[in-house]
Amino acid sequence: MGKRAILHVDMDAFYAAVEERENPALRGKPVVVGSEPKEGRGRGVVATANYAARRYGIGSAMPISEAWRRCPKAVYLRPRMRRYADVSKQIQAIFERFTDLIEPISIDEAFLDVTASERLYGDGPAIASLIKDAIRKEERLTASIGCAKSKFIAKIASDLDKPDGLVVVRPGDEAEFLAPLPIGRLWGAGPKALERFRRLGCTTIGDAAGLDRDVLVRAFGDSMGDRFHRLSRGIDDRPVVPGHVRKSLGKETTFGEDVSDRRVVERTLLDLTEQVAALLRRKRLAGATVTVKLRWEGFETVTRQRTLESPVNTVDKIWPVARELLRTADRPRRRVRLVGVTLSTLDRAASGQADMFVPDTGLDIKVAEAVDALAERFGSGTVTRAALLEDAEDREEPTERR
Ligand code: DCP
Ligand code: MG
Repeated sequence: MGKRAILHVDMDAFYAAVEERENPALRGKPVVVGSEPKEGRGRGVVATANYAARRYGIGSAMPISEAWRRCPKAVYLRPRMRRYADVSKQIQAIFERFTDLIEPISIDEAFLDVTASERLYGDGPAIASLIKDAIRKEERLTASIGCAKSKFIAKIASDLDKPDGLVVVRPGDEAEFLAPLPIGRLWGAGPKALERFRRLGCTTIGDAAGLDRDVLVRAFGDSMGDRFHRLSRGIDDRPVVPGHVRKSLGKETTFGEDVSDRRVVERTLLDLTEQVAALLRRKRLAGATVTVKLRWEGFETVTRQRTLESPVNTVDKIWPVARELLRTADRPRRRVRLVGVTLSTLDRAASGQADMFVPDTGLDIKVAEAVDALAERFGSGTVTRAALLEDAEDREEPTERR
């Protein structure tokens, strides 16, 4: 393992910063991007807040009603997912000038391995500065960057001096850098692990680094124990794996025989929608664009799509849209060969709370996750929500347009 130069780049207050740069009237004001606040009665959550709004204690995933209580005079905006996805692409293009080894983690965050670029552009910190400058000049946005020899350290470093930060951890300084940090910063340390660390008397990463490997293995098992042992000492060899943030997620079915019964088509599409919703949740993603694909006998194919205000990942949000798209696309007399549904304009989803941004969610994400768990054990379609199906089956006029 030679000496590596890894950068972790994370945009500052990303959605809010994009909104601010595009609307000068927002400058200097607290800005909250998220669901509709409805004067404090809204039921969704905050996607992000700019730093002016964070001074009121407002932050990602907080109920929007709480944000309103803290700062009713803030500017409240709905997310514009397509816009942010476009900006994300521009930033990715800046990274590509410096290296091919880019591992995007989310819409506003990526790891870069710039080891091989050092001869051309200077060392890691120099490249980090060049990237920050390019993002500032070309995109009028700021990024925070951590520079270290491993992903773990670079990721922590990028977060320590936000916004507009550049934190460099020199080779050899890793253990010293980590020692004072709270144990919760260790990757993989969830609430249960934290409780165990507390019982072992560890509150900082340095405390954990002081323990024998055996002690950690006894407390956490072979794999987690070993991992905590290594990470706490700053040892992390994981490579930067070039990849793409998933752009879309969809499922389609070709019928064994072309189908004329619209109830069968709708039932199939509902089933596919449930599978896609479950997959999104498993991957902790949500999508704002719903696309329905329909192929008739003879192979002629159409797609219809609609982009919602905010990303969704539950069947009760996706299905009404998918069904309407199907009904608008459909030509009643023709037999159907294939149906499919795809969600795109993806973003990461908040877990363990109501559907992100979306007010008045009927189906709590916890319920959805329980359904996922059942489906995983017994096969999908085990838990089909009766109300949705009834709606599909009770329609008397299969060609109805809405
Ligand atoms: N996001 C979201 N819901 C969350 C967390 C994030 O919708 N629970 C969205 C909005 C953010 C974007 O993802 O702008 C990036 O997430 P970050 O965690 O990087 O947060 P920010 O970039 O907004 O702020 P920071 O400056 O802390 O990175
Ligand atoms: Mg960010």
